[in-house]
Amino acid sequence: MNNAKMLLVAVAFFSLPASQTLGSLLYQDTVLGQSPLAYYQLDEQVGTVATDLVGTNHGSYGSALTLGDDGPRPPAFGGFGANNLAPQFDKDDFSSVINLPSSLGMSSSIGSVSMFFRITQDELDVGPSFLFYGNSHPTTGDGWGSANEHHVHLMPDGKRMALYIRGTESNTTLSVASEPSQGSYADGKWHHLAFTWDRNDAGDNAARIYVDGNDILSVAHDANSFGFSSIRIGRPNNTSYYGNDRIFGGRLDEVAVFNRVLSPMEVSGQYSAAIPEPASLVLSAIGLVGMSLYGWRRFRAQR
Ligand SMILES: [Ca+2]
Ligand SMILES: [Ca+2]
Repeated sequence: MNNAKMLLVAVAFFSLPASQTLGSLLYQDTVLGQSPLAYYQLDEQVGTVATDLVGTNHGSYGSALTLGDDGPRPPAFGGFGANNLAPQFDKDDFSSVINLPSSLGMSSSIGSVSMFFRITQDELDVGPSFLFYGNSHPTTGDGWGSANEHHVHLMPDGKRMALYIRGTESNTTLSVASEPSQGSYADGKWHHLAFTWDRNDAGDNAARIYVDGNDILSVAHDANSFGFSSIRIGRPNNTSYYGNDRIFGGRLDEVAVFNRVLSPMEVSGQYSAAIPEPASLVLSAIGLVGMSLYGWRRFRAQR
């Protein structure tokens, strides 16, 4: 191949919008490659159906959500499309919730959840901001014990994230919290969140919370096992005791649920896919150009 042809191939490739062709599906492809039970991209702008990208376990939007707000997008999050959307929650409205179907078959025994969240200091509720909630009962349970409850919430200070698994049968409680060294998570920026649990893991790392790809806390899982009759994003089952003081008020996006434990590498892989380094995109592009040059040479050699 002469220099002119090489230049032509290179120019042709780099004329493609690399961040679009390589970047926009990176996060989606990475999550789907990890075999989730369901994956909710929450891109709907109207209606009540939160589409499950994997199967037919669609969720439903509460009437107080504002659909179609900005989700994590390039350039900060190059692994998403330029028009990625996400719902806005209202911390003072009980209908600010996404309900997921019990047909997912999730339980406190083993599983993982990953998502993105964005919240400001003003959007923090009086009580903990509930991001994920599972309960063996479909309607009772306010997020403070005396029930089979499993939830992850951000404390009112915006700094501590907690995973709470409480079972009534053995009355064991697992409660973890961590104060991030970098300060508040309620900084108006998108953060990646993942948490995993495995009751059959006898070790001290059986329940974990990850923020922005890093394992911020791990503890033993000593709560009992119960299935989730209700699964909610944004609040506990009811607010009879606490009023509307435990409702998430920011934005959430890209919720994926699993019936297995995501490894630390899989979690950091999700985060890396959301924020691909420009260098890695260029390297991918150079790799593709190299492959096409190799193919061209083989083609020429066979003639
Ligand atoms: Ca989205
Ligand atoms: Ca409230």
